[in-house]
Amino acid sequence: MRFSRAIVRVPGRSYARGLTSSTALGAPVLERALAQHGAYCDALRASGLELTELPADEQHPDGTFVEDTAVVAERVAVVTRPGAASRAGEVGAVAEALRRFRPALESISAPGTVDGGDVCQAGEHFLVGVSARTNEAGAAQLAEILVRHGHTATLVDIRAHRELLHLKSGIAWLGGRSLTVTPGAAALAALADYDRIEVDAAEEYAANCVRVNDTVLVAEGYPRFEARLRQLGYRLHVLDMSEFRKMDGGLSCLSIRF
Ligand code: CIR
Repeated sequence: MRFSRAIVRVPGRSYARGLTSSTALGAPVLERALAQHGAYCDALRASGLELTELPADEQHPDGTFVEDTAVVAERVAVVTRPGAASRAGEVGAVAEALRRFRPALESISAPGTVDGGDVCQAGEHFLVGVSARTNEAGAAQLAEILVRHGHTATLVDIRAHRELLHLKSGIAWLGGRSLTVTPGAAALAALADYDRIEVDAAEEYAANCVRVNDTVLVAEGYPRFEARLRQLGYRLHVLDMSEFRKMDGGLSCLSIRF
């Protein structure tokens, strides 16, 4: 799976007012978040991607987590209907930007909700998480759209896994049959057929990494995971994600890659 483009959106001044479950990490510092976002964009460019950079959206503090607003596959692009009410208005600007590249956009409709963070593409197959954000109706709609366009999809219920905001908080596809998994995600029956690279309990955040062409973007500060991927032969680009982690965001959330 080769990517040539990505859509990103820089965090705005309202960033610290976004949703988060984190209490221990403190409030994010915007200047640092901007620097980290800049380094993230540079990493995508270094992997060969051309970026569409949306302006900050002050009305939507979580707007920088663009991944949740669209699912883009080779033959179909779907605008989501985010599960958090405060994020509903994020989709418009992303849909407009996507339409330049994918004029025929599909969309999720009420009562369905889908956050892109729940959707893990593994080659032609999609794993679609049913979570506190993506409901069963939304997951079923998305699966129907993907199947209609020649993909396959499996629903993965993670509602019992309260530690996972989204499916991709706990897994990432690294190509072939390889998935990173947190200890909790490792137990999901839907993932049993994959070669699972299990992240240590102390390094769970690291599971949300992103394969971009020949490189895997990984979060800084997770030495055992990093050593394991290097040992498996992956080329890594390590990024400081501290200010996004404070808002429950990870590497995949910051871009829509296609
Ligand atoms: C939220 O709670 O919606 C944001 N603060 C974080 C979203 C992270 N997105 C993702 O994992 N795909």
